[in-house]
Amino acid sequence: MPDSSRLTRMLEPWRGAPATDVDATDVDVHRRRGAAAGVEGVAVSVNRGAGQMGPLRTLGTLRRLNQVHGFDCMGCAWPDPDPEHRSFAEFCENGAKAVAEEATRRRADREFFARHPVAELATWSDYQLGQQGRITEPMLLREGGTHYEPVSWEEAIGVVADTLRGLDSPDEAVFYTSGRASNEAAFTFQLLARAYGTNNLPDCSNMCHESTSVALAESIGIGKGSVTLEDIHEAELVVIAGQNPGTNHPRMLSALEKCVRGGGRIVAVNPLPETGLMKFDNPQTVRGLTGVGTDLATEFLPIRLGGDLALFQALGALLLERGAVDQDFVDRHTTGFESWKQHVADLDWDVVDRATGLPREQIERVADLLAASSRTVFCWAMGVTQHKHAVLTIKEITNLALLQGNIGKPGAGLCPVRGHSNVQGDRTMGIWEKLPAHFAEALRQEFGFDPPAERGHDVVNTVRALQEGRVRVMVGLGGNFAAATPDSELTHEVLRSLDLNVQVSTKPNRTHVLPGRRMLILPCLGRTERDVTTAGWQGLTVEDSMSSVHLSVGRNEPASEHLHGEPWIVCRIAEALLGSRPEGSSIDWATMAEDYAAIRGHIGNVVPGCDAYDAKVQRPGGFVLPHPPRDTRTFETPSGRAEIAVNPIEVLEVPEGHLLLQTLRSHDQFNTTIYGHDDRYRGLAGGRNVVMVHPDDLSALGLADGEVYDVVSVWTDGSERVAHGYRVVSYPTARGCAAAYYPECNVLVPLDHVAEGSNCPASKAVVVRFAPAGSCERHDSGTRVKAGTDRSHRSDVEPHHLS
Ligand SMILES: Nc1nc2c(c(=O)[nH]1)N[C@H]1C(S)=C(S)[C@@H](COP(=O)(O)OP(=O)(O)OC[C@H]3O[C@@H](n4cnc5c(=O)[nH]c(N)nc54)[C@H](O)[C@@H]3O)O[C@H]1N2
Ligand SMILES: Nc1nc2c(c(=O)[nH]1)N[C@H]1C(S)=C(S)[C@@H](COP(=O)(O)OP(=O)(O)OC[C@H]3O[C@@H](n4cnc5c(=O)[nH]c(N)nc54)[C@H](O)[C@@H]3O)O[C@H]1N2
Ligand code: SF4
Ligand SMILES: [Mo]
Repeated sequence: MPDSSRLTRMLEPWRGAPATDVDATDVDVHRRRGAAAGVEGVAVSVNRGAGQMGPLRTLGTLRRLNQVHGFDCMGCAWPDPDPEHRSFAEFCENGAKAVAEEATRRRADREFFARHPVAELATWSDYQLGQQGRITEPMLLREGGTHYEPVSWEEAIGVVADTLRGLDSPDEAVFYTSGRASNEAAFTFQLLARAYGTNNLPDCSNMCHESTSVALAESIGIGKGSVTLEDIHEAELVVIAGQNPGTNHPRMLSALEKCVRGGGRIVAVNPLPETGLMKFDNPQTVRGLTGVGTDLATEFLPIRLGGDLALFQALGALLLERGAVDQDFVDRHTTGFESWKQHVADLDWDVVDRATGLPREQIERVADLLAASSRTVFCWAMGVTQHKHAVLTIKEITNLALLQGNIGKPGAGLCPVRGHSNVQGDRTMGIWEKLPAHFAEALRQEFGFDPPAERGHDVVNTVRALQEGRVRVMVGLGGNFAAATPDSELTHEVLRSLDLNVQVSTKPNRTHVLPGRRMLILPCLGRTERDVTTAGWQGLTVEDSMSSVHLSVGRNEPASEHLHGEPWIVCRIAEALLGSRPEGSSIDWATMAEDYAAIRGHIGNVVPGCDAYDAKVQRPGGFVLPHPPRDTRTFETPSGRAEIAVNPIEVLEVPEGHLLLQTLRSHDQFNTTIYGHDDRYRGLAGGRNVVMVHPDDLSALGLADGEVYDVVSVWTDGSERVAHGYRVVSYPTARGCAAAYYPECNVLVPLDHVAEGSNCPASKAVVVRFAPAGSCERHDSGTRVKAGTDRSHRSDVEPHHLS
């Protein structure tokens, strides 16, 4: 337990003036933490809350977080326990930070925008921008203007409708969604896009779990995970690959603790020894508060980046060897087993060794654990999905689950852990650049118009279309397109070509300061806030990572009297743009704008599994959407069976003198919103310009711990991209691998470097080298793209196939 003076220091109100910035030389390296959460975590929650909201508002707001009649946490998509099992404080440190960021008392009001020209704001860091607080009224940057100016809602909506109406084709517009948007906002947003005439509905999911959605839809007939919270509690074994739950899904640790206390085991697969995988000091228990805590992973596999496909295939082969296959399940419910068996019979252990960097004995030990377990849950996140061969890797994880019949029984299943709090719900509501035939037909029946059939642009293709001048207007429902997307220099440049960029946002971000000809910010209410329309107090609904759908109602006084809820904004734009169009249709936008229950009525009629939607979400805890494999072991694939797939292993060979770099989250950010500069568990504080490198690689490459370098990514076409001024830190990551923070390092990720089959940027495996600081030419945006030169590494970075 920390001594009282340390605790007092930690609780000292956070008075940080928001707009200071830091560089690589400010980075401090501290002790890495041995356990996640504990007293320190509670202190940080209170401290950040009080710093942004003041003490009273902090207490009042956090009390309602994740409670039955309260609001849903806008942090991650981890589920809440059943209503009867919820505790008084049903949230984590990072949930408290997310709330503090939204419920902050700081304001980016019209005076703020009058003081700072957009050109100046463009030089600020993401941290500085986000810390200015909430935007209070619609702000327009007119053509040729230097500053944002306040405009009325009427004028703002008129600008959007007139501009969209003036396009040659609806496909010249894209409608981007970030995963925080509620089901009501998402449903009306896709309806707006499709009634207008386009399927250009890129979303953050395209950069996140898209590989999961593609792989699972093909393997088990539905692109979602198959477990409930109880399954985690009851599992004998939980395998966690490519995920850092202590930071990104902190309450998952409570579920893992329950599993371990009940005799379950955890296997963690990660190039970094993430604190939250090792030990948990649960702040809700005396054990946790006194630092006794619970040990989590029994086996920690420090895998090489991108090695998971080889690992899971090897584990499958070893299960076969051990006779640990549930043959009855395989015969009854799957197809493809014999081909897979033949494929793995030829497994080359040398390839497994090179791909994973793991000792064979350790893989054998994990195979023993798997063989002995009759109930295994497989969890994964970005460390698996953001790789070139992510779709195949997820299919291989699924193979492993199918081999032992670990789908559709208690304590077992597939658990892709989603990111944004409602990213899964947004897809359920139809946010997708591909419009499924059944969904199109349901829209036609319900609203009487013919939705467009052609596939729209996902995120990567949106950037391409912008580059080719095929997109003129972007409408963003939340998110931060400019910062979240790969290849920052290119993306930033092409965003400048837009006629109009419209962003529905809560706080200033990078996208707002990279305007096209005109830029419009439409500020909206957040989840903590009361949404009162002419029809009364409105609630919203969301779906968590385990397909549970429930109501969220905000109660705080809105940040400004000029704010509206996202559904209102979307419906008012649609009304102004479409009126009673498309011909013959019947979309009552005005009613939906004021009464979100009317939207839920339509959701009930259109979205599969959502019949009687409005009634079901009113129940305490809501309801769980159907999942055929979980519920009845039914697999809605073309064969009617779960597909055991044959996946050739790829080894990404890195040329001499280079490392594989992953871009990941610190403990002090939510995606592109930077909360602060304390990556506490990893012991890195004071700045974000750091690259973690294994000490042996430092020596091998002749790099000095603590020195500052330019990081240069090399791509197959010979182009290079540079992130300037990064301090290297000796860190226990897997050999040959490095790690640095997203979104700053998005400059290094080439737009074409994507997962095959899902088009998800492969943000976790970028080939880089280090150059002396300052030796690389600097462009305005801080990077350089040099195409067509330095082709020497070209053939080396091509993946090696083993079929
Ligand atoms: N506090 C907080 N919570 C968040 C977010 C946030 O930014 N802050 N973001 C939300 C969102 S949108 C998402 S998608 C999730 C993201 O949650 P995570 O997926 O946990 O996020 P990342 O930080 O990208 O971490 C990826 C992890 O995978 C590991 N990894 C990287 N490559 C590999 C690999 O090849 N193999 C294996 N086995 N492991 C690998 C990394 O070392 C790291 O531990 O979190 C959500 N929750
Ligand atoms: N290199 C690299 N790139 C990545 C990743 C990576 O790991 N590495 N991860 C990818 C992943 S997993 C994801 S999900 C994407 C995230 O991509 P996005 O979802 O686009 O980004 P966020 O940072 O979550 O969006 C933050 C913005 O949302 C707005 N906002 C916050 N709350 C609300 C609200 O209630 N309503 C509205 N309308 N707006 C709100 C604020 O203005 C804030 O600036 O990034 C991806 N990019
Ligand atoms: S685990 Fe995720 S959803 Fe739960 S309180 Fe923490 S950030 Fe919020
Ligand atoms: Mo995400």
